[in-house]
Amino acid sequence: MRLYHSPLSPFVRKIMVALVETGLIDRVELVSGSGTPVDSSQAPVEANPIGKVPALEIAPGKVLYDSRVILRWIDAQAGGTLYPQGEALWDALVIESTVEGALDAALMMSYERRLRPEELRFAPWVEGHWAKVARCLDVIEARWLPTMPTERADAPAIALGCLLGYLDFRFDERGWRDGRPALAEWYEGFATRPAMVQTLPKQ
Ligand SMILES: N[C@@H](CCC(=O)N[C@@H](CS)C(=O)NCC(=O)O)C(=O)O
Repeated sequence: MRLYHSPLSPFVRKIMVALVETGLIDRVELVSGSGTPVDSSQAPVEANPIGKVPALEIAPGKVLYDSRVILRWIDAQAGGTLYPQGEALWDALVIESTVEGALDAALMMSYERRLRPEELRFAPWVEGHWAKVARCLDVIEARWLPTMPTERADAPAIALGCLLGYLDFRFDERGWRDGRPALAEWYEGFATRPAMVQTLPKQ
Protein backbone atom coordinates (compact mmCIF):
# COMPACT_ATOMS: atom_id res chain seq x y z
CA MET A 1 0.00 0.00 0.00
CA ARG A 2 1.11 3.53 -0.67
CA LEU A 3 0.07 6.47 1.50
CA TYR A 4 0.31 9.94 -0.03
CA HIS A 5 1.63 11.78 2.91
CA SER A 6 2.73 15.06 4.44
CA PRO A 7 4.29 15.02 7.93
CA LEU A 8 2.55 18.25 9.02
CA SER A 9 -0.97 17.37 7.91
CA PRO A 10 -3.35 16.57 10.79
CA PHE A 11 -5.53 14.54 8.39
CA VAL A 12 -2.53 12.39 7.41
CA ARG A 13 -1.61 12.11 11.08
CA LYS A 14 -4.99 10.52 11.82
CA ILE A 15 -4.18 7.80 9.31
CA MET A 16 -0.64 7.31 10.61
CA VAL A 17 -1.89 7.02 14.20
CA ALA A 18 -4.59 4.53 13.15
CA LEU A 19 -2.05 2.46 11.20
CA VAL A 20 0.30 2.33 14.18
CA GLU A 21 -2.52 1.56 16.63
CA THR A 22 -3.81 -1.30 14.46
CA GLY A 23 -0.36 -2.71 13.64
CA LEU A 24 -0.76 -2.11 9.88
CA ILE A 25 1.94 0.53 9.55
CA ASP A 26 4.57 -1.91 8.24
CA ARG A 27 2.43 -2.64 5.18
CA VAL A 28 2.51 1.00 4.08
CA GLU A 29 5.01 2.86 1.91
CA LEU A 30 4.94 6.62 2.42
CA VAL A 31 4.87 8.78 -0.71
CA SER A 32 5.62 12.42 -0.17
CA GLY A 33 3.08 14.65 -1.88
CA SER A 34 1.29 17.65 -0.53
CA GLY A 35 -0.03 20.75 -2.21
CA THR A 36 -2.07 23.77 -1.32
CA PRO A 37 -5.06 25.38 -3.02
CA VAL A 38 -2.62 27.83 -4.69
CA ASP A 39 0.03 25.32 -5.73
CA SER A 40 -0.89 21.77 -6.71
CA SER A 41 2.43 21.03 -8.45
CA GLN A 42 3.44 18.51 -5.73
CA ALA A 43 -0.10 17.33 -4.94
CA PRO A 44 -1.18 13.75 -5.72
CA VAL A 45 -3.79 14.85 -8.27
CA GLU A 46 -3.56 11.56 -10.21
CA ALA A 47 -4.48 9.67 -7.05
CA ASN A 48 -6.99 12.18 -5.68
CA PRO A 49 -8.56 14.75 -8.05
CA ILE A 50 -9.18 17.05 -5.06
CA GLY A 51 -5.39 17.25 -4.76
CA LYS A 52 -5.37 16.53 -1.02
CA VAL A 53 -3.55 14.18 1.30
CA PRO A 54 -4.10 11.65 2.72
CA ALA A 55 -4.83 9.27 -0.15
CA LEU A 56 -4.18 5.55 0.22
CA GLU A 57 -3.49 3.32 -2.75
CA ILE A 58 -4.65 -0.12 -1.60
CA ALA A 59 -4.05 -1.88 -4.96
CA PRO A 60 -2.68 -0.71 -8.31
CA GLY A 61 -5.09 1.95 -9.55
CA LYS A 62 -7.36 1.67 -6.50
CA VAL A 63 -7.07 4.72 -4.26
CA LEU A 64 -9.08 5.69 -1.19
CA TYR A 65 -9.64 9.26 0.02
CA ASP A 66 -10.52 11.21 2.23
CA SER A 67 -9.29 10.46 5.76
CA ARG A 68 -12.67 9.27 7.06
CA VAL A 69 -13.03 6.81 4.18
CA ILE A 70 -9.49 5.55 4.79
CA LEU A 71 -10.22 5.12 8.50
CA ARG A 72 -13.28 2.99 7.69
CA TRP A 73 -11.10 0.83 5.46
CA ILE A 74 -8.40 0.46 8.15
CA ASP A 75 -11.18 -0.46 10.60
CA ALA A 76 -12.37 -3.21 8.24
CA GLN A 77 -8.82 -4.57 7.91
CA ALA A 78 -8.24 -4.44 11.66
CA GLY A 79 -11.43 -6.29 12.60
CA GLY A 80 -13.57 -3.36 13.71
CA THR A 81 -11.45 -1.85 16.48
CA LEU A 82 -11.84 1.80 15.40
CA TYR A 83 -15.65 2.20 15.37
CA PRO A 84 -18.32 0.83 17.70
CA GLN A 85 -21.20 -1.32 16.51
CA GLY A 86 -24.94 -0.67 16.72
CA GLU A 87 -26.48 2.56 18.04
CA ALA A 88 -23.14 3.79 19.42
CA LEU A 89 -21.86 4.14 15.85
CA TRP A 90 -24.01 7.23 15.26
CA ASP A 91 -22.53 9.08 18.23
CA ALA A 92 -19.04 8.08 17.11
CA LEU A 93 -19.68 9.44 13.61
CA VAL A 94 -21.07 12.71 14.95
CA ILE A 95 -18.02 13.16 17.21
CA GLU A 96 -15.80 12.43 14.23
CA SER A 97 -17.69 14.97 12.07
CA THR A 98 -17.47 17.59 14.81
CA VAL A 99 -13.71 17.11 15.03
CA GLU A 100 -13.43 17.13 11.25
CA GLY A 101 -15.35 20.41 11.02
CA ALA A 102 -12.99 21.98 13.54
CA LEU A 103 -9.97 20.66 11.65
CA ASP A 104 -11.28 22.03 8.35
CA ALA A 105 -11.83 25.45 9.96
CA ALA A 106 -8.36 25.43 11.54
CA LEU A 107 -6.80 24.50 8.20
CA MET A 108 -8.58 27.42 6.53
CA MET A 109 -7.11 29.74 9.19
CA SER A 110 -3.67 28.30 8.63
CA TYR A 111 -3.92 28.76 4.85
CA GLU A 112 -5.08 32.35 5.34
CA ARG A 113 -1.98 33.07 7.46
CA ARG A 114 0.51 31.10 5.39
CA LEU A 115 -0.71 31.59 1.82
CA ARG A 116 -2.69 34.79 1.49
CA PRO A 117 -0.77 38.04 0.97
CA GLU A 118 -1.00 40.21 4.08
CA GLU A 119 -2.92 43.04 2.38
CA LEU A 120 -5.66 40.60 1.31
CA ARG A 121 -6.24 38.99 4.70
CA PHE A 122 -9.71 39.36 6.21
CA ALA A 123 -9.80 39.23 10.00
CA PRO A 124 -13.58 38.57 10.38
CA TRP A 125 -13.22 35.49 8.16
CA VAL A 126 -10.37 34.18 10.35
CA GLU A 127 -12.27 34.91 13.56
CA GLY A 128 -15.38 33.25 12.13
CA HIS A 129 -13.37 30.09 11.57
CA TRP A 130 -11.90 30.23 15.05
CA ALA A 131 -15.47 30.56 16.39
CA LYS A 132 -16.29 27.28 14.63
CA VAL A 133 -13.27 25.59 16.22
CA ALA A 134 -14.17 26.98 19.66
CA ARG A 135 -17.82 25.86 19.43
CA CYS A 136 -16.79 22.36 18.39
CA LEU A 137 -14.32 22.12 21.30
CA ASP A 138 -16.98 23.36 23.75
CA VAL A 139 -19.48 20.74 22.59
CA ILE A 140 -16.88 17.99 22.78
CA GLU A 141 -15.85 19.13 26.29
CA ALA A 142 -19.41 19.31 27.59
CA ARG A 143 -21.25 16.58 25.71
CA TRP A 144 -19.02 14.06 24.01
CA LEU A 145 -15.86 13.62 26.05
CA PRO A 146 -17.64 11.91 28.99
CA THR A 147 -18.94 9.27 26.52
CA MET A 148 -15.59 8.49 24.92
CA PRO A 149 -13.58 5.39 25.86
CA THR A 150 -10.48 6.24 27.87
CA GLU A 151 -8.62 2.96 27.50
CA ARG A 152 -8.35 2.64 23.72
CA ALA A 153 -7.82 4.79 20.65
CA ASP A 154 -10.91 4.57 18.46
CA ALA A 155 -11.41 6.74 15.36
CA PRO A 156 -13.11 9.70 17.12
CA ALA A 157 -10.39 9.74 19.80
CA ILE A 158 -7.63 9.59 17.19
CA ALA A 159 -9.23 12.47 15.27
CA LEU A 160 -9.59 14.50 18.47
CA GLY A 161 -5.98 13.90 19.48
CA CYS A 162 -4.79 15.02 16.05
CA LEU A 163 -7.00 18.14 16.17
CA LEU A 164 -5.65 19.20 19.57
CA GLY A 165 -2.08 18.47 18.48
CA TYR A 166 -2.63 20.61 15.39
CA LEU A 167 -4.00 23.49 17.48
CA ASP A 168 -0.90 23.32 19.67
CA PHE A 169 1.31 23.23 16.58
CA ARG A 170 -0.28 26.06 14.56
CA PHE A 171 -2.38 28.08 17.02
CA ASP A 172 -0.74 27.80 20.41
CA GLU A 173 -1.46 31.49 21.02
CA ARG A 174 -5.22 30.83 20.97
CA GLY A 175 -4.99 28.83 24.22
CA TRP A 176 -7.58 26.13 23.45
CA ARG A 177 -7.13 24.66 26.97
CA ASP A 178 -8.55 27.80 28.64
CA GLY A 179 -11.97 26.97 30.06
CA ARG A 180 -11.77 23.36 28.86
CA PRO A 181 -10.15 21.44 31.73
CA ALA A 182 -11.60 18.04 30.76
CA LEU A 183 -10.25 18.24 27.21
CA ALA A 184 -6.87 19.43 28.48
CA GLU A 185 -6.66 16.50 30.91
CA TRP A 186 -7.83 13.99 28.30
CA TYR A 187 -5.23 15.22 25.79
CA GLU A 188 -2.42 15.11 28.33
CA GLY A 189 -2.98 11.36 28.61
CA PHE A 190 -3.79 10.63 24.97
CA ALA A 191 -0.74 12.51 23.66
CA THR A 192 1.56 10.07 25.47
CA ARG A 193 0.41 7.09 23.37
CA PRO A 194 3.37 5.82 21.32
CA ALA A 195 1.43 6.34 18.06
CA MET A 196 0.88 10.01 18.97
CA VAL A 197 4.48 10.54 20.07
CA GLN A 198 5.85 8.96 16.87
CA THR A 199 3.72 11.21 14.65
CA LEU A 200 4.12 14.54 16.44
CA PRO A 201 4.38 17.34 13.84
CA LYS A 202 7.76 19.08 13.88
CA GLN A 203 8.57 22.27 12.02
N1 LIG B 1 -11.37 16.13 4.09
C1 LIG B 1 -10.01 15.78 3.77
C2 LIG B 1 -9.10 16.97 4.10
C3 LIG B 1 -7.65 16.70 3.72
C4 LIG B 1 -6.87 18.02 3.62
O1 LIG B 1 -7.43 19.11 3.68
N2 LIG B 1 -5.54 17.86 3.46
C5 LIG B 1 -4.71 19.04 3.26
C6 LIG B 1 -3.40 18.88 4.02
S1 LIG B 1 -3.68 19.11 5.77
C7 LIG B 1 -4.35 19.14 1.80
O2 LIG B 1 -3.92 18.16 1.20
N3 LIG B 1 -4.54 20.32 1.21
C8 LIG B 1 -4.22 20.58 -0.17
C9 LIG B 1 -5.25 21.48 -0.82
O3 LIG B 1 -6.19 21.94 -0.15
O4 LIG B 1 -5.09 21.72 -2.02
C10 LIG B 1 -9.60 14.52 4.53
O5 LIG B 1 -10.18 14.26 5.59
O6 LIG B 1 -8.76 13.77 4.04
